[in-house]
Amino acid sequence: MEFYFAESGYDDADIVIVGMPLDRTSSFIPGSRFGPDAARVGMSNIETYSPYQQRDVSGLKVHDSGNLEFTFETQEAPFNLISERTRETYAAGKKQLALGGEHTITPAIVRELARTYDDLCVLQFDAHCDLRDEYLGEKWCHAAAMSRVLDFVPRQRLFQAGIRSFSEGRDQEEVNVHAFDVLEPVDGISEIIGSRPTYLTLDVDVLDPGVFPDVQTPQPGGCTYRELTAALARLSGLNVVGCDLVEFAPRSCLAAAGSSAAAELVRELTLLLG
Ligand SMILES: [Mn+2]
Repeated sequence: MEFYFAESGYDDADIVIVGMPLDRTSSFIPGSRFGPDAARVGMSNIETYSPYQQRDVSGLKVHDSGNLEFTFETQEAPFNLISERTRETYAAGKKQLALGGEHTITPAIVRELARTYDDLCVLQFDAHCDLRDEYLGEKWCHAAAMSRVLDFVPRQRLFQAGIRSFSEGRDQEEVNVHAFDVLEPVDGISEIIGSRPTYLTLDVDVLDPGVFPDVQTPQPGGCTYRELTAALARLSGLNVVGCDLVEFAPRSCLAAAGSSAAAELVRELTLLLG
């Protein structure tokens, strides 16, 4: 099964969707390894036209290249595979939309893109700031994902919105951290980023668990689906060079409501790359 709007062959495509079902360090509800395929299931329930961005995704050349198959002979092995695939995609002149899997896939992608784009900015929608230096003894852990991003991108180029779970009080004092809201801060963030290349990482737990319960670490107090899609639509002027959607953890392969929402969000992210 693949996203039905992803009809292009690899060579013709401008945008490549890659499932990265890494699901190893989850500290609460596991299951994000099923995220990419559950989003594909949900695709059959959604339209190609986005009423939020008022564009049709079927006008873009998109290829779905299936899921990466991870091996774990070393701790670095899955992250090296992610970086290698990202390098190949961008060397071929294409943009990547990665589907997690846990949030730990993001730094492995950013590590590669930071080599390609000098001035890369990272925009994160998330309930969690993910700025622990390590968690449960691991540095490459979902709760430390943005700390690892900061190994490759300076702090002033990481923008966080929707955050309501802080590992340290001082994280809230950073100018680029926007608590709770995603829609209100997005215009200001876009203005600061300007025309710089931007990587967008969407952790679906930014949504309120009442809206989207199928996540690894639900946090109450989140945004609505309308607020998130409106915020994404307002990013259409940004130079978005890559995206991911992470932490979707359907508890069964028949999580039909979450699958449909995830599939729509894949459409919204694809449009931002087009
Ligand atoms: Mn999160």
